[in-house]
Amino acid sequence: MTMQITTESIVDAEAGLVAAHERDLGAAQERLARDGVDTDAIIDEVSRFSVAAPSWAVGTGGTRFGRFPIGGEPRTTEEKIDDIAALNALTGANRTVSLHVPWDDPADPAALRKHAAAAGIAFDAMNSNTFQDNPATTGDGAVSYKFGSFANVDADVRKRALEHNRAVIELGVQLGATAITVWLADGTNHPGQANFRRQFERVADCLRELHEALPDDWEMYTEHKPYEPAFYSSVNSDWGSSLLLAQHAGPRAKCLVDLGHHLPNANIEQVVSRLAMTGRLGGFHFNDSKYGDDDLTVGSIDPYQFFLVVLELLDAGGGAMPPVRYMIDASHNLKDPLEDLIQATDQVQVTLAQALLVDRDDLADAQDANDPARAAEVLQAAYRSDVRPLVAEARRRNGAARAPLPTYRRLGYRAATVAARGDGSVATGL
Ligand code: LRH
Ligand code: MN
Repeated sequence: MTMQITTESIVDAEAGLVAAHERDLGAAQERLARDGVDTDAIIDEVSRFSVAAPSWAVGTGGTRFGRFPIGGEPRTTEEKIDDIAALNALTGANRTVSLHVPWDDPADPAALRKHAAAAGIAFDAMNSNTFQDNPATTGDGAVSYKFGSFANVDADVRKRALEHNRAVIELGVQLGATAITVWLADGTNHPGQANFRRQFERVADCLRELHEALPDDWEMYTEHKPYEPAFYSSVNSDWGSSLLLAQHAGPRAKCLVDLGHHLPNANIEQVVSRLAMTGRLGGFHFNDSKYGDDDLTVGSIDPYQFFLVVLELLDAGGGAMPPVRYMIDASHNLKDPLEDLIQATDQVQVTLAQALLVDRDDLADAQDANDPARAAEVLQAAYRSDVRPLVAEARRRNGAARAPLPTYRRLGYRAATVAARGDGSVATGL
């Protein structure tokens, strides 16, 4: 059994932080109250918020150039859930896990569901995988996804890919999940390799067929990506393609925005605004990137862009985060995966608190007055405000840690997993 992190162990570990926290919190509440800010409303919205943890990112990820395991990595989906429960204990904001099949292929779904419930973790959107040939998804090698899955010219391959996605839904139903994310690697590497229109129509028809297989309370998400592993064209390459696919599939098909799936300098916050406007914004994969789909820690490269994305979400939600799916999708090559997920979640919480500070009426006035300088002042006043005491308080009120990363280290969770699982254990995933 993996070591458990509890509110009691956190309170003990953070005994020395209480006085400073209360001083900083008091100062922040006083400073913000002078500007008419309701800090309790912000603390409540932050403590209400949760972002799913990806099961495929609790191990060290790799690149084609190498992978450097950290030791103590989860060997089973149960152990992945133990690690996500430890993460949630520290952040109070990772209450669900997003599984990826067949990287997660539980022999006994009912037992897994029971294990997760005991750890206080529920199942978020499931992820299918037709971007790798795996006996579980190719009918023991009867087909290959080398030339695509839903886009494949071979009807047998498309049929297999549909069967795999239906199997992922069936597993999700047993686990209590109510959504599936479909990211397709389908595309081409060479000009002329495929007919763009016929490829797109094959994918669109398969997604419509999958939509018909959705249980009544389920949604499906199409996730766009401009390139990788296809390096000339991807079938679902951008938000427009994703929207067309979702609209063709059916009413419960929506678009998932992975922040790393945009070409350099794309205005992602405007993409969010567009999709929200159509009612087809289904969810997010939060991460950050400098060049391509780097899957780096949320807000670690361009925190202001992330702030503007969250601001668009509050605009779509009338001042609160709209009820779409929020997930982290990252890959950890150098850091302890749990430390990276702690920092990612903290960044989401801090950015949400900053965005909630924006005086949206003031901003609208400046916009209607064509006063860009004033608009910038409104945004910067919020972005430059130190909200960390409010976020720490939101976590404390959830029974979690004020300072999750130092507390994670103080509690020695990684050392305990290495002792329990060995320093050579490697998790399934990216
Ligand atoms: C593709 C992607 C997708 C997942 C995979 C792990 O780049 O973002 O969401 O299936 O990463
Ligand atoms: Mn993703």
